[in-house]
Amino acid sequence: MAVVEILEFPDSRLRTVAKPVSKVDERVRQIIDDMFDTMYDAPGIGLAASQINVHEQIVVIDVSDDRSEPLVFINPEITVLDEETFEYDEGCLSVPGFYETVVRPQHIRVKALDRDGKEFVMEPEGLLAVCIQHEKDHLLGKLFVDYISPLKRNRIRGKMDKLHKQKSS
Ligand code: GNR
Ligand code: NI
Repeated sequence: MAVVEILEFPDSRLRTVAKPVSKVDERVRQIIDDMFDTMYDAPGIGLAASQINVHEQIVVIDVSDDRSEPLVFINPEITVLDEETFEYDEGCLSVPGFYETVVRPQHIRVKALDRDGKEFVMEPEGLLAVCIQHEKDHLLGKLFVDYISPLKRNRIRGKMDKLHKQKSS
């Protein structure tokens, strides 16, 4: 069990673009195990490797009520299936305590590798579809606060800066 530190906005390392995983081996599975430990401990419904300062395309998610349905997405590719959108009040473990409405495509197809390196395709719905897009954004160096107004984002940045100063003093 290894719960690791989650980077917090506005840490510039969260802006790093993650590289694809070339081989799903024991090293990658160790990262995945640490990610699940960290996500369940937080607790959160998803975590991207970027958030623990590992800049490889690895995502873990569990949107089930009883935390019993772990999902792994390595090198996830998303295609948008139609124009329909979905609004959700999003939060992020890297921006703790803040929630804002984000509009995203509702119908997507996801192609990825599982923890055995086997390719799978799924068409997620609802919260799972939201979460996968939120995590894919992390891998691209993007955060949900990038979708809100600069005024709101700067306010959140100010509050996070203050919080981090209090922690370090
Ligand atoms: O735990 C999380 N909850 C959440 C709620 C609404 C939309 C997205 C999320 S993901 C977030 C965990 C996280 O920060 N993943 O990157
Ligand atoms: Ni997040």
